[in-house]
Amino acid sequence: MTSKQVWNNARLATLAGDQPWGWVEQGALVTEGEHIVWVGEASQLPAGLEVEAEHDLQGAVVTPGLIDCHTHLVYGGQRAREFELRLHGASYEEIARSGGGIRSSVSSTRAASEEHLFAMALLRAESLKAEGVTTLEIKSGYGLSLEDEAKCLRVARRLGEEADVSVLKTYLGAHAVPPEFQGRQGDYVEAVCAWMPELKRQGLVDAVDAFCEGIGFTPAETRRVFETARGLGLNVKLHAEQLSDQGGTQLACEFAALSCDHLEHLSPAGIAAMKASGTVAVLLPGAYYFLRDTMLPPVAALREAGVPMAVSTDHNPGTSPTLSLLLMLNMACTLFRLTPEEALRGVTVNAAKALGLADRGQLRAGLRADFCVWAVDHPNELSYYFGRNPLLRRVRGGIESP
Ligand code: DI6
Ligand code: FE
Repeated sequence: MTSKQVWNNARLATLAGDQPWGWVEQGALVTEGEHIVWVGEASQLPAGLEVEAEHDLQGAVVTPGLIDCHTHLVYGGQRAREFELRLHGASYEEIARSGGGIRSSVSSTRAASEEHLFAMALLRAESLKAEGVTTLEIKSGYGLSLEDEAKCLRVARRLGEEADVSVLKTYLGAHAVPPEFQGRQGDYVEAVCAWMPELKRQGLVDAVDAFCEGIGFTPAETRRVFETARGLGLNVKLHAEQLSDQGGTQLACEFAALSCDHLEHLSPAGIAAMKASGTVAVLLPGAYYFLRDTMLPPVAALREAGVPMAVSTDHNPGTSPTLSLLLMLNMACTLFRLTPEEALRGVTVNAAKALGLADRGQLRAGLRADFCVWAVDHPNELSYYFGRNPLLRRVRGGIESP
């Protein structure tokens, strides 16, 4: 008995090879178990293939499964009241400095049970999955104590085990200074580092992130966190140059960061550092939009330098409460001037790279059988519509979602 399946009569955006979109007009895929074992022109399908099932996709467009590579999906409460305050003129920084912002989500997250956090995060994950997300990164950073960071990372891990989505867990202890460390930021950074081996030992950390910013952590404090992470063999990534240019990108690239994220204030020196270290630029148009930012990330210069660009929701309660990665494709084009092909690469092949994953993000033999079937004529429509979901079928690890 074979567990092979053929997915035939497909128009493939493989995002592999040199063709625009990695396009195959009359294509087919063969999967076996969790993996793709063959991709190509349907006319070239190996003769005498024995398959368990054959799926006729009726000419629909197939892309790799979408990857949301930067989210803060696990938290208690919401911050609609701060949205109102900002509409009355308060700035995000003012709200943060007066004890609201991230710290308000920290109180609600600490107060919430693990079960409740799981239920809320599951609802959010279902929205992302409904648009074709098959892999999701989730950061901690609303617990800010060993116990509460572990609680949030366990919720993330459980989603990966139970919710039919692959989850990568990122430790973002250096997100904000919790009240019990008020005025002792250096001590808090030491605590964040001290908790890291234990969280890693419990299998709760795939990578380490920090918020390097005027209202966050300094480059020197970020360095301390990254030295600890690298000492434990963990990869790093950074919230860098979102509200100001702190030079965090150059620092992160010294540590061969997988990605630097936001980057509205990125300098030419930062771009050069990213190019040299092969670091992915993760663009987050939802946060730019929701904060009504006016400083655009230097997309033309990143493109010119050949720095890979990813796109993500940055789903979080303060600056990007969106649960639509497809809307981010549209915004990456309208606001940041990515091409629709760059935007799609940003939520597939480059998003995989931003997570250090070499086993997904394209339709290629040997990779995971994570893919989406869409009711569109061309993949550029995925960036063109906003507020429409053309997903027909979602397959993860060779298994179609119900
Ligand atoms: N940058 C962001 O956009 C989020 N965290 C960060 O470091 C915002 C988090 C929040 O406001 O709750
Ligand atoms: Fe973020």
